[in-house]
Amino acid sequence: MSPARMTLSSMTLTRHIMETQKHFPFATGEFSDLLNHIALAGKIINREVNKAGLTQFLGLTGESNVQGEDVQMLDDWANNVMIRVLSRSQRVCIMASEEVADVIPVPDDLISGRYSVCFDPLDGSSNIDANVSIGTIFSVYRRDDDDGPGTEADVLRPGTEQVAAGYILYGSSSIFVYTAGGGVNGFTLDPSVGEFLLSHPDIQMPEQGRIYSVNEQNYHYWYDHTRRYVDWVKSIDKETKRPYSSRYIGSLVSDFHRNLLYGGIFLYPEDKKDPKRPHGKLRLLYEANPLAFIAEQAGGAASTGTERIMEIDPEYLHQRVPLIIGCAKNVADYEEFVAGTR
Ligand code: AHM
Ligand code: MG
Repeated sequence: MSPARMTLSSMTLTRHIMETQKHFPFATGEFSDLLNHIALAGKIINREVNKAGLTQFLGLTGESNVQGEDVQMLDDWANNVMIRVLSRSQRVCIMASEEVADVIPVPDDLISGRYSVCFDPLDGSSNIDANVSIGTIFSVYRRDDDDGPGTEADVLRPGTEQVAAGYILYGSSSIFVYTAGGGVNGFTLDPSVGEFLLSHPDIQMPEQGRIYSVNEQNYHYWYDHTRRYVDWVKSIDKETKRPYSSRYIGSLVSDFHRNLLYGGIFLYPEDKKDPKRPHGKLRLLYEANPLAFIAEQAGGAASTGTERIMEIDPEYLHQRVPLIIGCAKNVADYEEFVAGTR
């Protein structure tokens, strides 16, 4: 029986990862073990996110991260959990985090592995204090050889080389969504047994959705093609007699997850707001690539407007890219506005 057909209670994430791995040519058990470590970090972060209001864990640390953004206490803590768990997994040679300026090596006294992992430990963290859903996003690459310590080159790779990607969304219930290149599956955390259980097998995005998610406060800073596209989705459609619905949480992982399940498009395009960040806000390695891999595996697409996200050759760790992601037809529509054919 295919893993996707099993009932909710009998298929744990751990077992699903093991079953799925059987189909990989390079299966050694190390890859499953790595994903299980990521799930463990997710459970630890979930526990703390759930009681953040009780433990005085809310608020800012008073410091800014490499992106110049305020660091939330929980952000910082989640970052350390990811580093600690992955460093001790014996499966990782190098890490890169949205919260850390340089790559993060595995300490010399710990055993290193053949995978490199990029992560955003707590995406959407500016919403923490308001109990809005936030999440951990991750992207996994595999080295061809396992000689020597990992280097920056092991993470500066195009998204097409990812071997797995996913996120853990800490919400009204917490869910682990991942792909290892054979479709997308979602596992809801059952807190009573502490296991992620298969709840969303083989997630497929519809060809086209009717939700658009974008921060419209940026309208005046957008390029003309983005304005025209957003004006268009807000106009009355001849067939449905309705405009698209607008939904914007301001937490990428939550906005993406909703659109993954219901269909739609998320946009954080380039704009003229801040000359220091002409390519929008979101980061290629920690946000765009992993979600692009999931979107494509679910039948959707991810683009800058002119280029497939996963084909971008990263130049530096904290590179930002315009991100247009969602159902294939919606993303193609936007690209036509950029190309000027509409
Ligand atoms: P973060 O990784 O520091 O949390 O920043 C990324 C977040 C995304 O989750 C979200 O889509 C975006 O920033 C919202 O930005 P804005 O407030 O400009 O709409
Ligand atoms: Mg983020």
